[in-house]
Amino acid sequence: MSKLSHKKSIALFNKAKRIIPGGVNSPVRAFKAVGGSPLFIQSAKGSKIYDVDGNEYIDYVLSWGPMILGHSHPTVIKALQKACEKGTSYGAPTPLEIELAEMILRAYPSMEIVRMVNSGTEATMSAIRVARGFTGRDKIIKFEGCYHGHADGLLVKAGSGAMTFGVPDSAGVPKDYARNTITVPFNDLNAVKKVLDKGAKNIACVILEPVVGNIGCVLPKPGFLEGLRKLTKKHGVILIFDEVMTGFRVSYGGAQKAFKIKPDMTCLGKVIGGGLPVGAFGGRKDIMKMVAPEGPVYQAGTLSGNPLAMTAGIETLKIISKPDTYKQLMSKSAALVEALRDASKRAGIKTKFYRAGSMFCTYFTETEVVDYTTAKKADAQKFAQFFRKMLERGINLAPSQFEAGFMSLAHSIADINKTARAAYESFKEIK
Ligand code: KE4
Repeated sequence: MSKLSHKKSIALFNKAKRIIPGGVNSPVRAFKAVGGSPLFIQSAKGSKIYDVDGNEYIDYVLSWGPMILGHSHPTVIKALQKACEKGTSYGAPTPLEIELAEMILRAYPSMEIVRMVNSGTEATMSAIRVARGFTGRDKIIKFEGCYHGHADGLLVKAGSGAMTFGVPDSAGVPKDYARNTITVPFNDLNAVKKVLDKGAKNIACVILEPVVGNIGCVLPKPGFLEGLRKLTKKHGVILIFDEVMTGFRVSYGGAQKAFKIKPDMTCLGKVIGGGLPVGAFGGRKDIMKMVAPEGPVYQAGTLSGNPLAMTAGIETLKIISKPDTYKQLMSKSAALVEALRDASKRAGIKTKFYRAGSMFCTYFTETEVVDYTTAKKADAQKFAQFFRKMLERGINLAPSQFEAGFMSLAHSIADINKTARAAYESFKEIK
C-alpha cells in the first residue's frame, strides 16, 4: 500500500504547535489517541475531505456530526452566500431565529420554548443553570463517560464517595464546583434510584446523552430511559436529554423520538447549525420562563441566533426533514456497519459494532459495551492501528476508539464498498 505524503500537514502541525495549545483548537483533533500527525484540511465536498497534501478521504467524522448532508451542500452554500450579502451579524432579533426555532419545536414536541446559543457546551451549561433556578436545588447527576461540553461542573468524575459528590476531571476545576456533580454508571438505574432516594431534595436535574456518543456509541438498555423518566418525575428532578449529538442523528426527532421518552429539557447542537456554530436548549414552558429577560436565570450571547448560522441550520433541516431522506440515511448507515462487521469477521478480528440511526462505532473487544467501564475494556491500541491503516487507504474515521462515526446523505454505495474493502485489508493487518 503506497504511503500517502503528509509532508505539508506535518509542517503545519509543527508551526501550529508553537502558537496554538497542542497545535489544535480542540484536543481530539491532535490524534493523540491514535498516533501520527493530524491532517490539516484544505477543503471538503460531499462525502470527501481533502488534506493540504492533496490526499482525498471518505469522511466519517463530518465535523463530529454537523455535516449530515455531506460537506459544502450547494443549497446551503448558496443560501449562506446570499445571507452574507445582507450582513453577517446584527446583535438584534431576526425572522430567521423564529424560523429555526419553529422547525426545532416541530421536531421535538417535548420542547415548548427554545433559546439559541453558540455551542453544545453553552446549551448544556445553560440548561443546568435553568434547572437549578427552577428547582432551587444545587446538585446534578451525570453519567460516567457522558460528555456534555467543557463547563466546569461537567468536567467531573465519580468521587471516592461516588454516591455523594464528584471530583474534578480536569485541572482548573475548583473542588467546590465538582462537589455538586454526582456521577453514576450509565445504564445503572439502581445507582440513580439510590442517589435520588437518598438526596433528591438537593438534586436539580439528571443530564445524559440518551445514546452515549462520547465513549464510542453506547445504547440505553431496554427500560433504562423509561426508568429514568419515572424516577425523575417521582422526585421532581428535571430530566435533561443532551441531544447535541443524537439530535437529528438517531432520528429526525432525536433519541427522544426513537425511544419514545419525553424529557423536561433538551440540548441540541451540531446538525442544527449545518456546520456553523449553533447550540440550543429548551423544554417545558414553565421551566423555560425562568430564562432572562423573562425570568431570573441569566443567559446571553453576542452571536446567539446569528443570521449565517440560522441560515445554514434552516437549509440543512429543510433537506433532512423529508421522510425519504431519513430512510436513505438509515439504510446507508446500516449497510456500512453490516459491511464492516462482515469484514472484521472474515479477517478474524474480534469486534463489537453499535449503531443508533446514523451514528456508529467499532470496538475492538469481545465484551458487550454497555457503559464507560465496559467501553474502556476495548483495545484502543488495536483501534489506533486500524485508524492509521484506514487513513492510509483514504478513509477518515474519528481519531479515537471512544468517539462515534457519522454517516451523511452524500455517502454513496461506492464509498461504502470502498470503505468495506479498506476495512477488510486493514483488519487483516492488525496485530
Ligand atoms: P460543543 O461545545 O463542542 O459544540 O458541544 C459539546 C458537546 C455537548 N454534548 C455532546 C453530547 C457532545 O457530543 C458535545 C461535543 N462532542 C464532541 C465530540 N465527541 C465534539 C468534538 C470536539 O470536542 O472537538
